[in-house]
This record gives sequence, structure tokens and C-alpha cells, in this order.
Amino acid sequence: MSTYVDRVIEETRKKNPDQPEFLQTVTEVLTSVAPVVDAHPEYEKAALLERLVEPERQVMFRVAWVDDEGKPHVNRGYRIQFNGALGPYKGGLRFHPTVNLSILKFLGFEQVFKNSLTTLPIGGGKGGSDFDPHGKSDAEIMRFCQAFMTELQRHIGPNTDVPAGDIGVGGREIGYLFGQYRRVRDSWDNGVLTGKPLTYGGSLIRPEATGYGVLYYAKNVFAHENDTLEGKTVVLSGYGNVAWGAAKKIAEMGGKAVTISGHNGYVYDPDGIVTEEKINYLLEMRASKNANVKMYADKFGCQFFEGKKPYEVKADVYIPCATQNEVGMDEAKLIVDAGAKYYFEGANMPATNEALAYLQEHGVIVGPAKAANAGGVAVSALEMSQNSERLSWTSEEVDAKLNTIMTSIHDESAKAAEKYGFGYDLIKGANIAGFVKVADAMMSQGLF
Ligand code: NDP
Ligand code: 2IT
Repeated sequence: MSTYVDRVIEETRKKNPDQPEFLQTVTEVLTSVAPVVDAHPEYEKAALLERLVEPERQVMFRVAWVDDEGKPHVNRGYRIQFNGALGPYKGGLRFHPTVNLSILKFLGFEQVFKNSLTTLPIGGGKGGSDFDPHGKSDAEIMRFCQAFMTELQRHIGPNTDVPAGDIGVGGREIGYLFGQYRRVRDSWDNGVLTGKPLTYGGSLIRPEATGYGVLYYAKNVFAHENDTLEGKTVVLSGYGNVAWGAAKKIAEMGGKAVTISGHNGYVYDPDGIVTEEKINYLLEMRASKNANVKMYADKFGCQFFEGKKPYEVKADVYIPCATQNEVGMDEAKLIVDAGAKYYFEGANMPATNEALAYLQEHGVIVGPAKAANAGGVAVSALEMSQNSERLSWTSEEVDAKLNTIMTSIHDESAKAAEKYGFGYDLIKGANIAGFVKVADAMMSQGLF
């Protein structure tokens, strides 16, 4: 393999010894693109990879806020502006107690290639806080969002950096963040955030976009295999925004999602999360103060498996939609033993590199996160377009564009894999197709 790639991975390791998630994605992506790097000796002369693994800018700040009892709290806020070669930095905000630099740098790095794959003009970024929204009142969430935005607003703007949601940040939080931005800046910078509610510049289909996108991407994989989702069972993890959109589209396509999960266990619903009542209940759960996946088991009389992950349930298709590294070697073995042929990533980096290799070696087709879950950020970019022209598109129009984008991501990934001799390896294909565009743009913009 490329000695240049090896050297940069090693240097990144030495520079960031305490960032395992970031090193995981850097190793995975750079290893995949080695044949491209070898074919372009000018990259090494321009220190392209060294620049690619170093964020253009990272901001860390104090967020002080007061709870309902009047007690002050201090959290840490972040924004990583990873790469702006293709457009304004773009990527979500995550509020979760596990948030740290390693997590946000891994998410920001992945976002650069994901956004490139969408074909839309967006660079890559990510941000968030170690704030835990679980158990907080609505007023506490609002005060936290206001305190967070009071600092973040200095660093973002519709033409510089455009945050959106991720774990713990949905329409409600985006509303509070937008309100504070508007109050502090006194300017209608409508495109400064995406995932906004519909009454002030949000896009139709944005809430559904990530989950729908995973299934639109999957549709192309099924077509490649002369197969369909009709009659297939699906194991889903998570019960949040992405899992909800995925469950809705799975039901529409004639499949049956039989699990959802959270941090404390999973629920098995053998009848499937297929009725409107059940699918809508996911939204209600996610919005409640003490959100917890067991609520579904209590309401619909199904079994809750405390402390367990859903991968022990046998299915035809697996779609993780919760968090990073939920699929390790044990879970990969369960998926292979179930005889499943398909695995699509709704969450970001839900599997370890070893687990991904094991799945592929055993004939499971892997739709990687950067490609499969790019529908969310793609519709965010369409929201930016609508905000720029001060018009709103119909849901049919946005949905059709999302469908086209997901097909193009699949086709471009398959083409790139084929071109470099990797057959139908959609992981390598997505990494290569995403990388080539960013690399070309960085080379043409000179040393920066
Ligand atoms: P939500 O906050 O809506 O839901 C998060 C879900 O993940 C909840 O079910 C939560 O369960 C579960 N979860 C979070 N942390 C853990 C953990 N440590 N262990 C087990 N379960 C966990 O987030 P989203 O649905 O938006 O995000 C889910 C995934 O999809 C993330 O990886 C995110 O990065 C990715 N993604 C999101 C996009 C978007 O547009 N929102 C776009 C592309 C990717 P509990 O409440 O019990 O912790
Ligand atoms: O991981 C992701 O792509 C997101 N959380 C969505 C980012 C966005 O800007 O819509």
C-alpha cells in the first residue's frame, strides 16, 4: 500500500493519541483511497493528506446556563470547521454526554466526504456539546440552546458555516438556536441553520430525509441484486429521527422493521413497526422529557430486552440508526449467522473497521454511512437553496431530488469501486468518490 498514506496515518496517530474515533475514520478513509493517492504523486508534493486530516478551524467554548432550581451548570461547546473546499462548512450539532473532540472530529471528517458525495456545494463541519438533554425540562433546553448560540453565533453564518441537528438536536432545539441567533444578530440570516420548522424556512421532507435516504439508497442496491425489500424483516437500532424516517419508508416499501433500541436495551415487535400509530409513537417518545425505548414495549405490549442490543434478532436486513461503534465483532457475527445479505448504515460510523471487514468477507453488502445516510445533509443543502431564493418547494419536489441524489451516490460509488478494481465494494467506492472531488478542489485552490 501507499507509503504516503501509511506515513500520514502514523503521523495522525502520533498527533492525536487520545482520539480513537477520529483515528478510526482516518485509517478507514485513507486506506480506501490509497490507489487514488498512488496514482497522483502531486498530492504528496502538495501535502494534501496532511492538510485533509487537520481541521481548518476548531472552536471550543464555555456554555454556562441555569437549571429550573436556579443552579448554574457549565458545559463545553464545540464547532469543528473541518474542510471548506466545496462550500460553507455544513454538518450537525450533537448534544450528548459522550461528546468530546475525538467524537466531533470523527463526525466532521466523515461529513467532508459525505457532503462531497451529495454533489451539492457544501464543505464539512460538526459541533455540539457534552450537555445531556435526557430528563431536562423544555425551559432548561431553551436556556441551554440560548447560552450555546450566544457564543456559536460569532463563528457561523449562511455563507460560512451552517449547523443542523444530530443526536439530541431536533426541530425544537433548532428553533431555540435560531431564535437566539436572530436576537443577537438582528438579521434575517434564514439559511444559518437547517432543519428549521416549516413556518420560517424549514424544508418539507427534511425530518424524514435521512431515514428515507437510507431506503432510497438501499433500493438501488436491491435493484443491483435483482431483489426488493418486499416481505423482508429489518432490524433497526435507535428510535430517534433517523430510525423514525427509516421505519416509515420500510413500511411503505413493504418491509417490516421488527426492532428499535436505545441506550438501555431494545424492543422486539414481531408484528412490525408498520402502522401509522406505531410509527408516529416514535416521534412522541423521542419528544418526551424522559425519552426511553421501553415506552414502546409498555404501550404496544411487546418485549423489552434490557441492556441488550437488537443484533441478536435474526433479520434479512440490518440498519443501525443509533450511534458509533454499536456493531463490533460480536454483532457482525450475529448478522452473518442470521444469513442476512444487506447492512445499511443510518448512524454515523456504527461499526468498527474490523466488523465492517468481517461483514464484507462473509458476503454481506455494506452500504456505508457516508453514502447511505447522506440524504439528511442533502436535504439540508436543499433547504439552504430554498432559503437563498426565498421560496419553498413542494414535498414531491424535494422528495424527487432526494431520490435522485441517493441514486447518484450509489451509482458514483459503484463506478469508483469498479474503476479501481474493487468490484461492488460500496465502502471503498464511497470513500474514493467522495475524496476525489475534495482533493481536486483543494489542489486547485492552492496551499491552504
Ligand atoms: P436522535 O437524538 O433523534 O436519536 C438518537 C437515538 O440513538 C436514540 O434512539 C438514542 O437512544 C440512541 N442512542 C444515542 N446514543 C446512544 C448510545 N450511546 N447507545 C445506544 N443508543 C444510543 O438522533 P438521530 O436519529 O438524529 O441520530 C442517530 C444517528 O444518525 C447518529 O449516529 C447521527 O449521527 C446519525 N445521523 C443523523 C442525521 C440527522 O439528520 N439527524 C443525518 C445522518 C446521520 P437513547 O435516547 O435511549 O439514548
Ligand atoms: O450526520 C449528518 O449528516 C447530520 N447530522 C446532518 C447534517 C446536516 O447538516 O443536515
